[in-house]
Amino acid sequence: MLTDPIVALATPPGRSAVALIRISGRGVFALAASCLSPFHVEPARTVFRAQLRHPASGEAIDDSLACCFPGPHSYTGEDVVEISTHGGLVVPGAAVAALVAGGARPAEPGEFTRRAVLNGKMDLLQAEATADLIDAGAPAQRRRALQQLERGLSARLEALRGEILDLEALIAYEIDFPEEDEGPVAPDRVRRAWSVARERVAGLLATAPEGERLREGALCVIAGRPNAGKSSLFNALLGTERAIVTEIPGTTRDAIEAPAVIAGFPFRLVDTAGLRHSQDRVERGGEGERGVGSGEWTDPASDAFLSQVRSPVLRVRTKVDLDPIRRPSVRPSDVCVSAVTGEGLDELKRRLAAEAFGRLLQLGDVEPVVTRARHRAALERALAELDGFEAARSAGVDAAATATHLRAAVTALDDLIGVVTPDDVLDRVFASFCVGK
Ligand SMILES: Nc1nc2c(ncn2[C@@H]2O[C@H](COP(=O)(O)OP(=O)(O)OP(=O)(O)O)[C@@H](O)[C@H]2O)c(=O)[nH]1
Ligand SMILES: [Mg+2]
Repeated sequence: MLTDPIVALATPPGRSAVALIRISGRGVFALAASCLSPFHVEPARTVFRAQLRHPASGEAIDDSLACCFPGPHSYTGEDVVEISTHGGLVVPGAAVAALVAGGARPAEPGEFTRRAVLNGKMDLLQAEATADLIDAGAPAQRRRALQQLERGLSARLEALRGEILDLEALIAYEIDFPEEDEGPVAPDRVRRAWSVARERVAGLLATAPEGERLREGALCVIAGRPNAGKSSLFNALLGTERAIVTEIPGTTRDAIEAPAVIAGFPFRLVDTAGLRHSQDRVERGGEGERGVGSGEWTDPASDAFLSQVRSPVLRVRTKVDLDPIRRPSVRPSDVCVSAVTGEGLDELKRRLAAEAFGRLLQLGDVEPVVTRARHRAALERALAELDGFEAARSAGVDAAATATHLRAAVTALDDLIGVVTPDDVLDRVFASFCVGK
């Protein structure tokens, strides 16, 4: 495991009041001492003012603040120094260069957090949550990431792991005392313990579709006949004039996608060209696509469109300001909006959030949720092994053989939490991290 000193700018480069630079690894206190004066480790975790100089030329770089975190009581578990300098493009760059001249290596993306995982400061789920928290673009994403960072998901999985271990212990009796008729443990007890564990795995797994959608944003396509007001609705939902709106039908030629926060949830909104002919094909997006049909639906093009859509559809009646007496074609479940007066937009936003994230809304922020394909795959494996256990037991397979399924289920959960994590898994998790985290 690498413990060589690494350095990175933890704040984004650009015009700002301050920048934060971090160094971590073996010998970083001596390294920092060659660049900072005065420099002292004690008192630990206490900020002091120091001149930052280039270690070779002695050139003054900045009047800075520094703080030492002796390992293991640091983010990475190693000795860490954090240095705050003035912001901007030049000062932080010169400060990093000075620390590199002092012997630190520029850090890889996510390398600090990777060391934190390897040193047992956090598990893999918390590391993923760290990235999610930084990348959060909607309040719901932030809340979910924070909950995972605070071990909400880890604790649930550990409890689940414990339950399977208990079940394994029950089976161990049967392995040790095979001669006993019914076994020393009532079959009922085994079955109950199994079904509790299975239910929990299945329950977590059921959160995966919306959990993954929460990370990626729900795809929502606005479709309808030309001039129906799709681009106006798109802009109104985004809160900016992103798409061109004119009174001429056929204004929008190509679909445009933009991220939007709707009722606190992340969406990927798509504005499309108007539906003209009944042979217009539905371009089906990925799983989890939401469709918003707007305008009139009595025309054949829209009917043909709707008949092909397999994703949930929310029917929207646009321009209701022009139509104060609602036409009979409006169904009670339709949402009536006006991009001009803003009428109905809040209702539409609520409906979209409920459609795409209803389950999460019901669960609230306390119940853990799985948010990545990696999580889903591990839970699917655990579930298959639990089912394999029950099937083997019903088929009268001997206890030792049935127990291998329980072992495999525990291993799947261990992989998920990151108890022992192979390098390639770490590489994948940290690939999307930013430098300095
Ligand atoms: N009164 C009123 N006019 C609207 C409303 N929404 C859109 N319009 C008008 O309707 C016309 C068409 O609006 P767009 O948003 O460009 O419609 P579109 O469906 O994107 O049209 P295409 O891209 O051509 O298919 C424009 O003149 C808008 O100003 C609304 O809620 N009320
Ligand atoms: Mg348009």
